[in-house]
This record gives sequence, C-alpha cells and structure tokens, in this order.
Amino acid sequence: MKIRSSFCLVPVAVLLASCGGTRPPAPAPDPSAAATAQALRQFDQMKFGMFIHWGLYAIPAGEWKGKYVRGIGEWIMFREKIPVAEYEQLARRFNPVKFSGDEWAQLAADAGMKYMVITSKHHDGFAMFKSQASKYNIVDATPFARDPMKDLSAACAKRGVGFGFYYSQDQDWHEAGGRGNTWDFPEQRDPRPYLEGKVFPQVKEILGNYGTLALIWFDTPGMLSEQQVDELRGMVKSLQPSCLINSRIGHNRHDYVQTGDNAIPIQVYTKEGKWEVPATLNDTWGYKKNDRNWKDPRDLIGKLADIVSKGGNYLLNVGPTAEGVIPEGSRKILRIMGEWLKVNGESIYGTSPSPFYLPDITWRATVKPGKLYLHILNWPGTKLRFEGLESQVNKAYFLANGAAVPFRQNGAVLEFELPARPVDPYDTVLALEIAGTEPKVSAACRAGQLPGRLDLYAWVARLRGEEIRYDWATQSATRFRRFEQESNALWWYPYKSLDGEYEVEITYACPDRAAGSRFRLASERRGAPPESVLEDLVEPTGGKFVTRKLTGKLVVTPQTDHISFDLPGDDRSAPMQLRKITLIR
Ligand code: H79
Repeated sequence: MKIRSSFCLVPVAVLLASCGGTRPPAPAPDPSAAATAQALRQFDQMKFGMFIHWGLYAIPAGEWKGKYVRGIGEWIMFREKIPVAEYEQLARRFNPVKFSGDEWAQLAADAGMKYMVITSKHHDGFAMFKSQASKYNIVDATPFARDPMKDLSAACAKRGVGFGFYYSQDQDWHEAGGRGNTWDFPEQRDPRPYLEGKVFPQVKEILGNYGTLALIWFDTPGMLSEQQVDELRGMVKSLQPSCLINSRIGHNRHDYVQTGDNAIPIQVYTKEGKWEVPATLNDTWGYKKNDRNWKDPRDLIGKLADIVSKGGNYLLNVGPTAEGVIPEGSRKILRIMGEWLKVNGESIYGTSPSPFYLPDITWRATVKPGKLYLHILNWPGTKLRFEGLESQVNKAYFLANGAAVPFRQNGAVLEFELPARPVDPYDTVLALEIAGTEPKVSAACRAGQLPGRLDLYAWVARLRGEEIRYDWATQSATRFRRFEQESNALWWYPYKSLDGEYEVEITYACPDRAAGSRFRLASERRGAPPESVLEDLVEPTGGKFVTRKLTGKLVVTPQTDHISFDLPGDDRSAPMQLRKITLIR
C-alpha cells in the first residue's frame, strides 16, 4: 500500500533544484504514521461493521411522481434529474421522530459489528449533521431541527463500537462546484469555491464535533486533483491523526483499500494491505420501500467468513426510513448474524487470513496462534478431505457444540468424519488445535498459487441486477434478465492475481425450451472496451448440469477489473443455471 503524506510535500524550488543533479531530501517523517499504523491494527481485528445510508432520499424511497425508479435509492435525484429547487423541498418534510441513536448502536453491537460508518453527506449534498458551512443541513433545514449524529456517535462510544463518517467529497449535486449535477449546472465546473466553502469546512466539522472517529469514508473520487486530495488528507490527519482514510479519497492517498461495492476478491488478497468490502443487504443503500430482495443470512455469514478468510473487513449496509427506523428485514438478518457470531466469533475477530489457496467453495480458513478454523460453507457429506496442512493437529472440534471431530492425519492430508448434516445451518466452524503457532502449509496449497485449473464459482461472483439470484441447492446463479441499460450479470474480481491467457469451460444447466440465447464472457477494464470476449450459444442440457469447453481464449491482465458473464442479446435463457467458469492455463 502506498501512502504519501501531505506533510512531506517537497517544495517546488527543491524539486527544481533536484532536477539539476542533487538528490531530493529524504521526506520528513509523517507525524501521523504511528497513530495510523496503530488504528489499522485495530481496524484489522474488527472484521465486521455497519454501514448506514440515511438522507433525504429515504422520503421518495425509490419512487418519484408515482413512478418506480430502478437502481440504488440514494441516486434518485441523479436518475430523475430532479432540480435542486425541487429536491430541496424534501428537507421540509424530513422529520425522523422514531430515530434513536441508542437503538441503532445497540443493533450494531448485537449484530457483532465492531464499527459503524454513516453518511454525513451523500451525493445529494444534504448534511445530516449541524453545519455552519451550509444551511442545507438537518438542523437548519428540517422540522426535526436536531443533530442525530451527536446521539449516534455518543451511543457508539458508550458501547465500544467504532464510529466513522461517510462524506461525498467530489460529487455534490446541490452545488455548482460539486461534480454530477449537469441539469442545474451545465456550465464548466470550478471545484475551488466548493472545496473551500463546503468540503473543507464540513470535514473540519465532522472531525471536530463527534469525538474520536475510527475512520472517514470518502466515495467516488474522480475529478479532484492530487493536490486537492493531499489537502483533504492533510486536514484529516492534522485534526485526528488516528482517523483512517479509505481509498476512495483518490490518488492513492489512503490508509486502507476498498473493493468495489459488493465486490469480493476471488482469492486471498493481502498484497495491498488492509481492505474492506462495502455491501448491501438488498439491492439499494438508501431506503427503497419496494426493495425486499433481502440476502439470505446463510449467504451473508458465508460471505463474512469468505472475506475475513481472504484478508478483508465486511461493511454491511442498512438504509433507515425517513422516520428513522431500520427496516425489519435488515434487523432480522442482523440478529441472526449476531447470534452466529456470539458462538463463532473467535473464528472471525482478530484472525489472520487463510494461508491456503481456496480451491472451491466447501470451506474457508481463518487463523489464530495455534489454531486453524475451517468454516464449512457447503457440507461435503460425512467426510471432509483437507489437503496442505503439515502441522500436527492435536484436537478438532466444532465451535457450535464443542463436540470432538474424529480425524486421521497422513502427511499433509487430513480426513475428518462429519455428521451427515451441518451442525450449524449457516457456517459450521471446525476448530483445529495445531502444533506450533503458525500453520505449516505445503507449497502446492499455499495462498497465492495459480493452479492449472481455476474455478470461478457463481457464489464468489458479485450478482449484478435486481433479478439475478443465487440458489444454494444447485450451487448456481439464475434469472439472467436483460434490461435496456444493463443486463443482470455475474462479475468476478481477480485483483491482479490472474495475469495470463486461459482456455475456458462453463458448467451450467438449461431447460431445453429456454435454451438459445447468446451468452458473453469477458474480461473487462473500467471505462474502456473489454480486453477479451468469448461468445457462444446457451445450448440445451435437458436441465442437467454439464461442462462445455468454449472456443477461443480469455485474456486477463493486471488491468482487468472484472470478468463478467451475461446474456447481452435477449433473456430467453434467463432461467439457465450457471455454476462456474473454469479457467485453464
Ligand atoms: O454510497 C453508495 C453508492 O451510492 C455509491 N457507493 C456506495 C457505497 C456509488 N456511487 N456511485 N456508484 C455507487 C456507482 C453508481 C452507478 C450507478 Fe447509475 C448509479 C448505476 C446506477 C445508478 C450512473 C447513473 C450510472 C447509471 C445511472
């Protein structure tokens, strides 16, 4: 991870002088470096946090002038090109009388979440805290006339839950100098007055008025210059040196990295320092009244184990209503996660990532000194064969009930005898006590390996779109609906781990009557044409799962952002079930 400090900017004169042959002086030490490192170690232990998207967009809640608006709810102003003068009126109706900072913080604590990040200002530009810098804030512009962030930050502090603010630094659809609103402000944008008049003062406010912040969460960088980002970073670190800064500040001026929204790396990913997956419980961040597409708790607990096993933190979002209520659908899920963590938390908090390559979706591994935890996500039947551990295993037992698990160890091969059914319906954790502090792993099974055949399972992919679903029973994704702008799709994130050219196999099932659509598998960059594309027809399989080889090769480079699968032409084959894509070197 590259962290450049704003405190060590080399003066231009020195830079010029250094071009003349002398070496530039060694950069001054960053006075916040020690505090940052310490905060990062704590952040790494936390693993699980609550994201809260709360703002004026909770009033329309996904509907504008009687019409359903597709997509994420907090983007409604942008999607519908709502004029500022009209959107502003929402503030006069924002009165979250049911808000309780204590209830929200307690929900997070009960869910086993160790930190919380809430929108202080999203892209719509409305401040959810008392601001001197802009009257467009919850105290001055709403009938509520109170600062909920005061209660919430105090309630988190009381419970030992870390507290942080989301702040949209570049996009601000309320301001001419903010990015994004071209319908009110078609002229060329000058960000300076906006930065000086709103962003810098407000960032000072949120860092000054709510106690210690665990982190500040910037979003959608884009247009700010390196120098502007340096100023922003410098301001944060001068006010609170231990306040962590996420990578969406831009220009690599971060303390830790975000993956894309809802995007999980396909394998263990530790090369670029600490990272975090921001994710939704349904298909929106801000509250949408019709979005009841709640994710299955089994999927979420599995994803928590998956992410932690790969080295990340999981930041799971709730979108409270305009009344200040966290929807019951999210509460229910969080209660289940909390109960699971009460029993199994030692296999999550404070663990290190898997030292093993993750060959399929049967298990994920986390590590503590002298201990290895196997999270069994897909029950393999009465035997689990586990390869690659050279350390002697002294004891094996389930965290769920403490029951000892019989096993045989032969070299680096372990065979466990399991009950016929999972002991825990969400993730049965098998704890191993091993000789020595660190597990010894055979070379061929180490994380970071690139095997001859690599399976990209549907479960590991990000599901794109409101219709697509994952089916645990068949371990496959289905409902590949197509819409005018975007089709439902699967996206896998290699995170620079997959450089190469691959032959490809696809494992899927399709009822005969639904077959015939063209599917497309591509390696994609951001904001550029795909690097390579393979297309073929969804041939009928009589509903059975089959594996087919595709013609052509898929090219993956360090610039590949994701590998995608969709049906770009029509969605006749939408009910096909895609289990995995196999890349063969
Ligand atoms: O705060 C949440 C999102 O609002 C924010 N990041 C998370 C944490 C986010 N900002 N940008 N994006 C997500 C990408 C959004 C792109 C889209 Fe769209 C918005 C796709 C659909 C709506 C832009 C506008 C492309 C189509 C319409």
